[in-house]
Amino acid sequence: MAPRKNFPEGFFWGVGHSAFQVEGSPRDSDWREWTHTKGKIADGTDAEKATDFWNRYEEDFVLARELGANCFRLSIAWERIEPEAGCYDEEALDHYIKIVASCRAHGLEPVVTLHHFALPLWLAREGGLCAEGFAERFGAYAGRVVARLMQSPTSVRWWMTFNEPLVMVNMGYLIAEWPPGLKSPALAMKAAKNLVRAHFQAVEKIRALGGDLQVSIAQHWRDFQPRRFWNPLDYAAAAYLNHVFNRNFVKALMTGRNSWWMPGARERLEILVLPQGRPTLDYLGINYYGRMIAVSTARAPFLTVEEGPGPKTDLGWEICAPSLVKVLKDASRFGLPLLISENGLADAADTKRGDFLRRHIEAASEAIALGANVIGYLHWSLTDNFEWAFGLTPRFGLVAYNYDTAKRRPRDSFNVYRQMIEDE
Ligand code: IFM
Repeated sequence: MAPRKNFPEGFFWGVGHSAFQVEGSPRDSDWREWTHTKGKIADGTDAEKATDFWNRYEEDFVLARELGANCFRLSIAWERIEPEAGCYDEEALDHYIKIVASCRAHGLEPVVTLHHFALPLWLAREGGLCAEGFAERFGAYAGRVVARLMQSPTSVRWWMTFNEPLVMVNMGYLIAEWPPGLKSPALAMKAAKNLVRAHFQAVEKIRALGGDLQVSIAQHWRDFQPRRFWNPLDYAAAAYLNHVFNRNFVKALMTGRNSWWMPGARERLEILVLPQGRPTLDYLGINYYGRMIAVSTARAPFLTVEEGPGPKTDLGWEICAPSLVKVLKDASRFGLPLLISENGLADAADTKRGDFLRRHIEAASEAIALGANVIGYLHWSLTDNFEWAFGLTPRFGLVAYNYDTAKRRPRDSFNVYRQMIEDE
């Protein structure tokens, strides 16, 4: 391993979370409806209370500051801002202004995601990601929010349009474990294409506002490796997944070439005009959770993925820090600054998180030594939160959250991360 200390001046050390997972008191969204549909959430819980971040944000910013963090990633709940089509809730916007101002007041640079999985229910009813006009609606919402949050004293500079767009497509339109719960390659490809269009609409609106704003997405990026090194079909499966899951979305945002293909479905190439003649990403957020082993199969869809053989998190996901070096090197080929916008694990006993942090931060350092322009590391997550179809059971927090007493308690790994930040 390369020695640490490669981290440049001004490196972002931080944590992240998303609105639906922590805020509590959710408004009507596809995810709220999903959590209240019997059998959809593994442990039968919901996000009605979550960690009550909506009211207790200050407590979390104090904790993040104690950690030594200088950056905090959070998201805006679209369903709060636009509870009905075209009707904006100014009070909700004002509340986010307060949250972001408090974040800044605690010395934390806010990184704000405009959409992190949940959709307003009215939009889900119109067809969600596949709705006619989805892109324009998202563009209008994004322009509105960014215009407001640019105002002093909030002045958010770092934005993300979408979190993990292809995870949403995969889970919602192929695996059917998330809303809208479909298994349709044709709709999956349509949704992916629409998400690219929506990002373009948003960037156009955001760039028209002027100012030195930095816009990106948070891309879930896996290291796909062939299972049988002697099998060319496993190689092809890994290469295809690397193309379609990791690179194609980012490539479309960089070039405007928006085309999607998977066995059984195709969305024709369209060429989108780059707003202000520039690629639509100013930096790239990388959410890294591990590698996946790709295996070719004889029957459609002709490939499958499985976990590698290494140690596992509470959710059975393999822990694999060396692949982070590879992912960062690979993502560097787009020539953008890279922000590790998520990296973490479910570990209720907190026996693995400290070592996980050390190894992944060392991997980031090694990637920097090899030339990757990494500008920050944001651990997922500060507190335990609602983990989508798994519910409240998985514990991703550096800080344990007691859902009965609403108490936050830093775990030992909180101190490991704090020490690592202090040592840099
Ligand atoms: O909790 C999620 C987050 O919302 C998106 N990225 C992965 C995390 C862990 O599964």
